[in-house]
Amino acid sequence: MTSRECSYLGRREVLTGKAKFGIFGDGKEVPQLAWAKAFKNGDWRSGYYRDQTFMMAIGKLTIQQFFAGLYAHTDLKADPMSAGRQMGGHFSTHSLNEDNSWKNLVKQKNSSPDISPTAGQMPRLVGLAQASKIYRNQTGLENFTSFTNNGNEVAWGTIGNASTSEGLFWESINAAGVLQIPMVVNVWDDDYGISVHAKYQTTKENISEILKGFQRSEDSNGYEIIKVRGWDYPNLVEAYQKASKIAREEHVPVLIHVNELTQPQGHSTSGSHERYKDKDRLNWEKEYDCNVKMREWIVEKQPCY
Ligand SMILES: Cc1ncc(C[n+]2csc(CCOP(=O)(O)OP(=O)(O)O)c2C)c(N)n1
Ligand SMILES: [Mg+2]
Repeated sequence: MTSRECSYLGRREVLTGKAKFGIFGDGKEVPQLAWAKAFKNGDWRSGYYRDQTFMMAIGKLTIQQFFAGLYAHTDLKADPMSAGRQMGGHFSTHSLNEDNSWKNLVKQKNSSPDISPTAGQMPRLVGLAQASKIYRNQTGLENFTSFTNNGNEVAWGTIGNASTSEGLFWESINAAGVLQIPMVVNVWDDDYGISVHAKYQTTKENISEILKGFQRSEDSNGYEIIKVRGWDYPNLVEAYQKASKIAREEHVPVLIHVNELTQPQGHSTSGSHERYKDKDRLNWEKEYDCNVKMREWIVEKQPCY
């Protein structure tokens, strides 16, 4: 709810002229809470601009820092992500101390810095996951104890449904399947890429369906592919725990297709989704808003909360 309020307030700040542009994580909050529960110290994220809830949940983004990024505050103490050099919503953690010595990366939660070209996070995600495999299997690296604990670290990626149409996505998915590395890719699927519906850009409008050939089987390795609805908190928690275990212990890549997500305020502050969604879609998004469904679940199914 805190993250959602930041998104609402962020849009107002831009539209009243106090910040230049905003792109927020509204509509993707609930899966990110489930993901944060599975993300351990030493793990890495390589993601994109929808992940503010996750960054808040792992304790790496405060409300004040979120707005400092939006206002492009040029002091690193105010905006630790990039001191206003990057767009707001581009998240990162620090690997170095102020004296340029390395931090102990296995004792903190890590995120590589986001970049604006969509799908650009994917090749880097492969490299981060491959590092764990090398650390586990190659002799002579035993002293790198502030970087790894025997290759137990998972590299977690996020990408939007529309960006899965890009070549970098497919190349990275294939490479991780060949390499058999601890990479978990989350596809945040809200059916749109800005204003363009999935029917115009994804075969069968369904990325996990068309990736089925990558699924591992008894006689061949590959991926574990999981599909889960973005408002279904109990199943999301289960999906992330399962993905974490498979990737961490077996070094098998996992794809989690999180669908039925929404854009409560449209894509960014540069547009109005009322112009590209019909009434039925707008109503469905209100009903299936993940925060609304989460509240229903808490009230109805978990009265002791
Ligand atoms: C390589 C590249 N092409 C185009 C863009 C412009 N752009 C920014 S976001 C976006 C749509 C992304 O949609 P999706 O991947 O579904 O993510 P969502 O915003 O819906 O979460 C586009 C086309 C970009 N940033 N980078
Ligand atoms: Mg999308």
